[in-house]
Amino acid sequence: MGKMTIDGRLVEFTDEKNVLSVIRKAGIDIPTLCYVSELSTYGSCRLCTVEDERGKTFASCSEVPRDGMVIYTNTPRLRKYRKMILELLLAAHDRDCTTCVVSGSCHLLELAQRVGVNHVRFQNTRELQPLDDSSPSILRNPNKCILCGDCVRMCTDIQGINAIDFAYRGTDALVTPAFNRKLTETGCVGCGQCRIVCPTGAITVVSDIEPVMKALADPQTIVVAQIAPAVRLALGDKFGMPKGENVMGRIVSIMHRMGFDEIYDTTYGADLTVLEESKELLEHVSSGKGVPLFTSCCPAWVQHCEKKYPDLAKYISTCRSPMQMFGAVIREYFRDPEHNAGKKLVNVAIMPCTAKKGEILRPESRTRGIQDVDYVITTEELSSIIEQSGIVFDKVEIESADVPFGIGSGSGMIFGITGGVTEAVMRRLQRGHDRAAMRAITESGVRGMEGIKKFEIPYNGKLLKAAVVSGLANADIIMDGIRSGEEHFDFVEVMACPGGCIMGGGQPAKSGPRTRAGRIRGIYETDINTQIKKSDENPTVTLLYETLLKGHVHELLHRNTRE
Ligand code: HC1
Ligand code: SF4
Repeated sequence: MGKMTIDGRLVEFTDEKNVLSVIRKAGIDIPTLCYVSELSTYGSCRLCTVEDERGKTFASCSEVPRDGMVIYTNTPRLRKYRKMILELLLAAHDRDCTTCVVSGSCHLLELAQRVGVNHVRFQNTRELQPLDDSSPSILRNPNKCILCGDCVRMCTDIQGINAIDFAYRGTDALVTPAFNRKLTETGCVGCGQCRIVCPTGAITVVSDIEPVMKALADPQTIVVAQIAPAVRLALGDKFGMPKGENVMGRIVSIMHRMGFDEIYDTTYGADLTVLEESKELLEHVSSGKGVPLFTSCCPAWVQHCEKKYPDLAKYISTCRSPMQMFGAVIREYFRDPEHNAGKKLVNVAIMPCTAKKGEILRPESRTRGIQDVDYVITTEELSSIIEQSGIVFDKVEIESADVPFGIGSGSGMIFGITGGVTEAVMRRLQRGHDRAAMRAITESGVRGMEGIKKFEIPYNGKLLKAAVVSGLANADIIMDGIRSGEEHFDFVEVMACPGGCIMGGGQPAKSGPRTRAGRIRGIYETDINTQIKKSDENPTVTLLYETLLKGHVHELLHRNTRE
């Protein structure tokens, strides 16, 4: 513990890792562009520069707090300096701000306005770069890049992918895949975490809004949507609701008004996954393969495993993800003329995830040769559709999702958080649902935000070994251990985004620790308020096995193409 003087006031510090954190703790919102607390410190933007009592300036993000320091954060010199930095960044930036997709949320623009940049004195001499639109998930526009390096550190430190890096020097410097390749020619898995930290419009979500709007306007088309668990806890961020508030009722109501014919809940699809995956886990364990069964819900993880661990990819569960299981079930249901009234079906999934846009295009995401889900719309895109519609978010009456696929269990809901899939499987394997047993599951080690959790699942007098991982760099640690034989598990859950889908790459950006805490609370509170806790106790799901799924379980719920 120590004390420093910031702008004339004494401030105590304890374990803050840098002077910037102490300044923020003192209630001063000093501007930064390249500082993201979860990533390594890069110190490139210099916006957080402060001055000491001798007039020495330094970047506060890169300075360790020392007892007795005297700091000034808002001197005329610093204000001039920050303005100049922002002016130079704007000068080297494609400034078609009026039509930029992140116009209303651009951090660069917000800071420029905050420090009072009202004109840019310098010319942009950078050569225009082509867009990289090779990925179905994210779009890179190098002309809007300000070289803060946040995306590079996210892709390297947290995801361990290294798909993008700095190239060239001086005014030619660029963030790009090696040898100027396209994203799809790298190890990129479309997780969208780079987009979450990008402060400008240099990395954005590929938009599928237009074809969905077109389908909504066509009277000969039935437009059906499923809504993923994590979407409902994040969309409210865009409309000023408290962090993590569950806004499912408003989403359903607004989407009905926009013309979606039926709106279902992906938690129903997650319940199907729990039933199938639990069964597969028991078969997998009794077959004594000696390698774990890996979860298959997260498409970024599946891609990563296929690219980096092809020898282990055959142990990924054959279960389709909840989105895909449900997409196939919805398509099958609407094949019946009684349900389709002679109209064409457009099957939409509202997801917190950018990688899901790639998942629907994979060969195994088709049934009888037809793509199951037509479009994935991210939470971020849904917020723009709502804004375009003019419907006032907090003025609508809430509505519930439609039958017969609108009821999911609490187990389906917790899929949206790291550990949720495993916890749902543990509930399934548990006979009955007495309170003590359910509490023992929550306290088993399956919950929490650690990137790697290892624990045991009691089953039938045996202990199954499980690992829950989020963040692909953490997945690499576990995979290397499994490959070398140092680690043994029966079940491994991997979610690519740190914290799971609640922090997905398609969620509203600017999501720091406070946002994450709100979404964690929101997901577990929704589970608490859901009467059906276990997937096997969802009567609408068990009924499906006796009707539409009869004789079609493998065809609709499992991958049919991968070995
Ligand atoms: Fe997810 Fe899943 S939890 S992958 O995070 O298994 O995207 O929310 O919909 O499919 O249910 C995402 C969320 C989502 C699937 C489920
Ligand atoms: Fe890296 Fe994910 Fe961005 Fe691809 S989408 S560049 S893997 S952070």
